[in-house]
Amino acid sequence: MYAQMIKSTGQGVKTLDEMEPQERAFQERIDAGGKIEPKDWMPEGYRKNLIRQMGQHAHSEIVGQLPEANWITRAPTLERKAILLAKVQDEAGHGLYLYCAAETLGITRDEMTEQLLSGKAKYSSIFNYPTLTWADMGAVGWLVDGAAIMNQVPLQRTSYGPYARAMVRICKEESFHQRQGYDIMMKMAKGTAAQKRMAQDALNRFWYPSLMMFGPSDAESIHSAQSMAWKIKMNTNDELRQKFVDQTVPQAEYLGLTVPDADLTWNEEKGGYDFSQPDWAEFFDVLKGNGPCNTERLAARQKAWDDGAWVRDAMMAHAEKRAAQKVAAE
Ligand code: BYC
Repeated sequence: MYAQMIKSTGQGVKTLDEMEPQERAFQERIDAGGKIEPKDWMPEGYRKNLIRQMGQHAHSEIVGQLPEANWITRAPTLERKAILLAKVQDEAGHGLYLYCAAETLGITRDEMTEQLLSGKAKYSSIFNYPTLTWADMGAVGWLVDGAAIMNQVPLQRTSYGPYARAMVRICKEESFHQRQGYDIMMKMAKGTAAQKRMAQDALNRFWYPSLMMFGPSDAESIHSAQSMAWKIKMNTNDELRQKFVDQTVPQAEYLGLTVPDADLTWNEEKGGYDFSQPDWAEFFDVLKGNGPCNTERLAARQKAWDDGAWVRDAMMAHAEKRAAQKVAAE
């Protein structure tokens, strides 16, 4: 594990003076804003940490289809159904770009899938919460995609070229997702009293899980210091959480909805809101597999993997046949 390979300097990150020449040159390239490409030399810890984060990111996109897929057949109009379908397809695409980008680091998609299904690799905690009403489609787009964009826009500048480039298209699509979610919330919040209650209920249930998406507090974040030194990560968890709250509270006010936090107050001095932290015990429990939908989500992915075995086998057999034909023709 890379964390054991780097000397502890308080933050656990090596200084330039402590590095061997090759590693120092690598770090200086990153410090100067250069990109690392698949065939370049990289420290083993950098490679492993990127695989971990990109794998988790890809899995989140794939598992993230499930709570929304739940509503495709029940969307209230044909137009809403088409929009939701397109959004869920985008998430599948994001997962695929990210798996491809991670494969450039020397891991296969099958290996990453195995890590997901065995519980070794994580996916975002948010997708272990159920989507109970149509308003949840609004809350997921507005808050979950909103939190994702907050995290992912800076990742367009991440040091690993294939990851940074994948993020450019992903962010454009996420921006559409966030707006479609907010549009649903506007319709609900400005609709009948019952629709407004549904919108408020969705905000109540998704607010704190959305704050958890940014990860544990900086004090508890084990990867931040090294990931930020390597520009695998551009901001700390708490920085992004604060930016998200500052951006989202006025949007809730515009909807006429109330953020479920009695202690939410504008802090003039810091130029941002003071807000209550999520229940971190709940967060770590969800990560351990004990959230409301963990078992269901993994079972759905396992079933998709098992059901798709014949397709993978057929494609492999076809590829082998084509390769053999090519050799025979030469
Ligand atoms: N959920 O040291 P830390 C989307 C884990 S999907 C689960 O701070 P790091 C979308 C963390 O992995 C959005 N686990 O970690 C899709 C680590 O455990 P491991 C997904 C979490 O990596 C469909 C441990 O806790 N976005 O957009 O520095 C529909 C310690 O944390 C979570 C990405 O994945 C969590 N919330 O920071 C709609 C973006 N938080 O790995 C939307 C890329 C932390 O040592 N990822 N953990 O076992 C990142 O930016 C970072 O990985 C994180 C965590 C900010 C998430």
